[in-house]
Amino acid sequence: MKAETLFSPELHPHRRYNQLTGEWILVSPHRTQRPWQGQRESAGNEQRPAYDPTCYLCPGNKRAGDHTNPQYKDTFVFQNDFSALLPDTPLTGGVEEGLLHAEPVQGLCRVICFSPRHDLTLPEMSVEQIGRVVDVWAEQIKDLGPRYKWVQVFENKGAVMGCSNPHPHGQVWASSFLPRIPDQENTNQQQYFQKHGRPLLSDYLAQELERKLRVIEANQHWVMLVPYWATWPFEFLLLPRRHVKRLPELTAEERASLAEILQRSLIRYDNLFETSFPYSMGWHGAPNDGGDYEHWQLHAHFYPPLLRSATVKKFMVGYEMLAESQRDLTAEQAAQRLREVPEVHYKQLG
Ligand code: H2U
Ligand code: ZN
Repeated sequence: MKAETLFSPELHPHRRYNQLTGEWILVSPHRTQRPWQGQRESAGNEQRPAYDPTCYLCPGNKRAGDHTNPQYKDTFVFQNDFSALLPDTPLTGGVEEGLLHAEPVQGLCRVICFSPRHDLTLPEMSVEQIGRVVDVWAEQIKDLGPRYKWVQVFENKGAVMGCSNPHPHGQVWASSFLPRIPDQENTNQQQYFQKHGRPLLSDYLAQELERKLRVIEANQHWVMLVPYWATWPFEFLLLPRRHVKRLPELTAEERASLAEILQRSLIRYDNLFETSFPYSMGWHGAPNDGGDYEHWQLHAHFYPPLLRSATVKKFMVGYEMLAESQRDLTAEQAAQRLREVPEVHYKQLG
């Protein structure tokens, strides 16, 4: 066979299989030179004040429903004044009318302020300050886990992601049901464990560490990588080296090194396009219904929308909405670019 007739994942269109969700993604590496004349987002590099009197998350300020924030010193958690889920929805009944099917659900939503400083973001905070955020994430899961099957801890960062306020904050949505994506991840991890007797993500990490092609940062307890099946251009998957099912199980040492790898990785994000890098991130730990979740490995996903600059984002439209996800830049190319950026935050370099 002639060499040029052989398939090359660096040159030719192919599909990659997402082991966690069981979905496929179309990869089109030959298309990376496509010209762009479409929408540009604003870079959002404006300097913010340390305290904003109009911000509903800053210490001492008023929020909806006549609430006043305390003069908090590190983190602050409060019940979302516009919660998407409510704790007292009646669970009896539902809708069963021919093809119309609905079930009532209960839940709870909270907001977590990461810092009293309006002008900071996670990568600009100290490792100790990020460590405090890690503790709060774990505390929230410990508190809500016994009452709710799924506790989704997440952060929506940047106006491009629909975040309404630049003050550093995240959210927690706890629900009586297992939502679609963790449900898919549960099924796939369970099937792998039944077949191989080992957690899927432990084996996946071992395979990634053999060649380190997609690894961005690694320390004693954690590895940050661009997953083989990444959908978003610069997507991250964060994995503990040890088999851990849920955030509250982490030791003090593991939390400290988690804060460290988060800081290093998020500085890389900011440095890639010299902008405060927008993303949605969130934790996926094992569900909390007393079931056996030996197959589940704790992990975090980071889904950033930017594609080629601070102002050009990847749109999940057309083919993505109607057929399946697609990307041009390969996961390996994305990983290489993220490894090449400076390790010091661009704002500190001046
Ligand atoms: P996002 O900007 O990441 O969506 O988060 C802001 C959250 O804060 C949002 O869910 C809540 C909104 O409901 N919020 C309050 O709880 N109280 C307020 O006074 C304003 C916004
Ligand atoms: Zn603020």
